[in-house]
Amino acid sequence: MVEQPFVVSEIASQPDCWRRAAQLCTGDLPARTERVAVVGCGTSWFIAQAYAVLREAAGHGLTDAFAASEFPVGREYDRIVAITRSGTTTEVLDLLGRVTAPTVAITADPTTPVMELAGSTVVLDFADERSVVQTRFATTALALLRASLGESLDAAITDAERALEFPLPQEVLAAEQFTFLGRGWTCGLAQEAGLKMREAACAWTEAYPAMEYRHGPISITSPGRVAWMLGPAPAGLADDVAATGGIFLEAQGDPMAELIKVQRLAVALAQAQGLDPDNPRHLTRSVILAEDPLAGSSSGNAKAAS
Ligand code: F1P
Repeated sequence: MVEQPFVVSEIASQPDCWRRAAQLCTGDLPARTERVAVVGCGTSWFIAQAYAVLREAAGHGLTDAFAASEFPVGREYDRIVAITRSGTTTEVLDLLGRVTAPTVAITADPTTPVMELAGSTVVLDFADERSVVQTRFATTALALLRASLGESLDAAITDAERALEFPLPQEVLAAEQFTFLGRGWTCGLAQEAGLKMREAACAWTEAYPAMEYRHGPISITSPGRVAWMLGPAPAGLADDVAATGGIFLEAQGDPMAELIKVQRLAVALAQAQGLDPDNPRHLTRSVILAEDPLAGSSSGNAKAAS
């Protein structure tokens, strides 16, 4: 029997992970009205972006998202939320060590330095992953955060189960380029979809807010290329893509479930090329820099697997 990469079972376990996340006690997460910054790197940054939009839209208060390396030190927040699966990412740890606001970290590994550096932690160890490529930790963290805003995840979980069975269209499996689009919180998901395809399948992907697509990125779309809306499409977008001859896809159901289809596509494309989707080239489980990341030197950034 051919062994499947870890990411296959990790993708498949997302409905169960979201169910567990929805039941967790989230007392350490931001309270209503707090001014909040959410930080992370890579996938975790894109999840931060999605949560920031959702929290503000739910009326819970100002919420900004930053790549941990670009946090505007000096700007005042009531709480900083750090998302890091590994608990070892240098830029995140460095930031937690420098800020004075109360901090809470969402992590998968309770044995890592983030446990000491963050004021409090939420541990999603059941969603940790053996694959370098993040799938279930990212969506489970977002499920937790959505639940903390009072959202029911029942429909999302049902949609996720469907997404796991969805037959990926042949024309999409054969496409040469993918542009992912979002609006509001799904802009972060579109970025994550693009990153997943780059990491696992070395695919040519781009990602934009949907209304920005007509402002240039549409020029890339053509027959055999995909424009994929992670949420409901703005009026006229499907027609505009059709006019290019490109393939248009629009989320059916919950956008987090739509992301599952992209995760599955990334694995399928990786395997079709003989790539190992668990171990993308040049990528480790976390980025651990040997030098002070703020020292200004871009050379000699030693990366190590944690
Ligand atoms: C963040 C991250 C991942 C990326 C790769 C390297 O890790 O940038 O998004 O896919 O695995 O690390 P973390 O801080 O969430 O552990």
